[in-house]
Amino acid sequence: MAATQREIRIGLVGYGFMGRAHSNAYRRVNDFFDLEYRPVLKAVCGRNHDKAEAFAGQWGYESIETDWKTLVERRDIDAIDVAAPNDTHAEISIAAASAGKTVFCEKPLARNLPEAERMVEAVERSGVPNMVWYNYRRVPAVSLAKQLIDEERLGHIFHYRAKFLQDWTMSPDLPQGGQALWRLNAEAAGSGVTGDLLAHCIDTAIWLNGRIEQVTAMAETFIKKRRHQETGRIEAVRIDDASAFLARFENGSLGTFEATRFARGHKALYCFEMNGENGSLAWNLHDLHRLEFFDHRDEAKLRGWRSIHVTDGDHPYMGHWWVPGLQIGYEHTFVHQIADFLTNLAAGTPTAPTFRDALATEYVTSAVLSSTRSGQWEACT
Ligand code: SOE
Repeated sequence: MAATQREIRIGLVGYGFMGRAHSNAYRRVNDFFDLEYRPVLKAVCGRNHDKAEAFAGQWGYESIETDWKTLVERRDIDAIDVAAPNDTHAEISIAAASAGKTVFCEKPLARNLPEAERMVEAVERSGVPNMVWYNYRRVPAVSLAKQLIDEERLGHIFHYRAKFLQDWTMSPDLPQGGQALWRLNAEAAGSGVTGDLLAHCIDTAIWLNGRIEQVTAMAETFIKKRRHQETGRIEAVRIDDASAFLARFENGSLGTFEATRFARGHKALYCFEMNGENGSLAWNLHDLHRLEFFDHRDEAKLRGWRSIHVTDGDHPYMGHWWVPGLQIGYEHTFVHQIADFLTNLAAGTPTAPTFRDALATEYVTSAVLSSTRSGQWEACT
């Protein structure tokens, strides 16, 4: 335990699924990581007073706000965490940065490229620490994949393939809009699976395999009209239910990406695989503690895919948890991200993905959406 701990006082905006994931991370991080900084849960902000109060009681926030502008102005808050729907990300992050606060933003950074560019400009102009919650980088098995790639164990890379499959919007009776279903509403979400799911695949891909130069894409909205929860009217659906693209990476490798909410039977099957001249690796979220690795340089008669159970003390992050062999899960990825942030904050260094890092993903999602309209290859610039 660090001798005297410094506080970072958190103001969280949003009390949904991600508000819970982030709050859990703030509460647990100092129990498992020896850090100079300690998050203090100062205030949670949401439009509904009763819900904000219930959330504050559940997660241990000292106070509540119902107007994010008041939260951003509070002098007893150091960091604003934007865990509300995508249509709030730009306005709140820009105001928070202008007020000199550290800014954390849930993915995707923004609904569209112009918003994302303005957000990057705001945090860089203010010089405030900033970070986007692309949590899957910090699954220990995914971090191990990054180590193996950096050690050049795969050699020259030829292929990257990723998919993120779900099935929760298949019913035509499911409405769009409102608190739980804003992801189906283009005004709130920006796009459908492109911004929600492909963005995860793209963030990991760029991290592991470098810049994506160009893409050609297709998308479909299978259910064209849904009742809007707020207006009560049947309205056109303007988000993509499924989206897939081919990509060319700067390193010369080829990528294939697919995301859908119409893959019956799959709840959150995020998988990726990479193939290089000397080896391959593969990972999937339903078996998140395993990394599959094939090393062509192994002795021929023993050569084969090995399934690494990423639970040993010398695996990324695992030395902070239990004993070798015991697994951790989804919520720990957020704990790891804030632990890295607090470590880097003490050292005065940024934590990836910063807003600028996440802008690279926005260039790709934007090019994907453009290509679905143009039918052409689009540059990710
Ligand atoms: C959508 O169902 C969702 O919750 C995404 O919004 C998250 O980013 C992803 O991690 C899991 O699926």
